[in-house]
Amino acid sequence: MPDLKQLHDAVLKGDAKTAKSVTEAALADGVEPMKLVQEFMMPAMDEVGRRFECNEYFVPELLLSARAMKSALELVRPLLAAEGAQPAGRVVIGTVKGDLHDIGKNLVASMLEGGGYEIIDLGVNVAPEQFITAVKDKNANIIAMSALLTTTKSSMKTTIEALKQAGVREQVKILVGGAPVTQQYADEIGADGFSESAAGAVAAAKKAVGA
Ligand code: B1M
Repeated sequence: MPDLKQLHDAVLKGDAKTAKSVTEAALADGVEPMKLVQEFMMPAMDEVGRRFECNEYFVPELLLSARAMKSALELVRPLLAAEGAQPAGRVVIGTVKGDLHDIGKNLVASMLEGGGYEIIDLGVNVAPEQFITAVKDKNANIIAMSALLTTTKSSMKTTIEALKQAGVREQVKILVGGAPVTQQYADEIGADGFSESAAGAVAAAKKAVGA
């Protein structure tokens, strides 16, 4: 069994090679994929964020850590998805306009996939019109929006307004989440569900569609 602290440290230092190899070894030893994410990778990213706030880390370090986390998550994601059951709906997911953070969004997508939902991932910096087009073209019944910046969470409100204007608001349930998003904000903008974690997104989706 590898020392899992090495995974934490590799993400913190932006060492993608070690992050990947420790994850590979841990999974081969039967460690729960979600344990690796919640107990080692996410605390490391929180520490990266703390260092960034204190001017100990700058954008290049953020990018390196994000790359290390992504390389480990690539191994974990298919396993999270494989835990799923029957298709339960079709979800259009994206990080809202102006926002380039996608690690949390990707985790939410994996958990929903694992929960049996078909995922249409629009990526990052997704404009309201892109959500509208995807809902129409793919006949989705859920939209999941992620925002990591206090300055971009208002794009969620703009997107909901645009969906109303386009006449497709009632066709979908809307879920929102991401660090600056709260239940109160979700209620304020008229979203149908909120979750503060990737795991919670599955329960929020089920609740929103009444499953
Ligand atoms: Co950025 N960044 N960043 N960043 N970054 C934060 C978010 C920040 C909090 C750092 C800090 O100051 N402490 C801060 C935001 C401050 C604020 O607005 N309140 C910040 C800033 C300021 C910036 C820039 C402006 C920096 C700059 O350029 N000066 C810039 C903005 C770029 C842009 O988006 N336009 C920027 C850039 C970047 C990078 C590109 C370098 C990189 C992202 C790389 C990538 O994603 N591919 C990056 C990173 C890595 C971070 C931190 C360090 C880590 C984010 C992360 O991946 N966390 C972050 C600090 C932090 O979060 N501690 C920070 C791990 C991830 C698993 O958690 O995304 O929260 P999270 O997702 C969780 C939940 O939130 C939830 O589930 C996930 C798993 O449980 N969730 C949902 C997320 N989406 C959901 C959707 C749902 C439900 C749940 O829908 C139903």
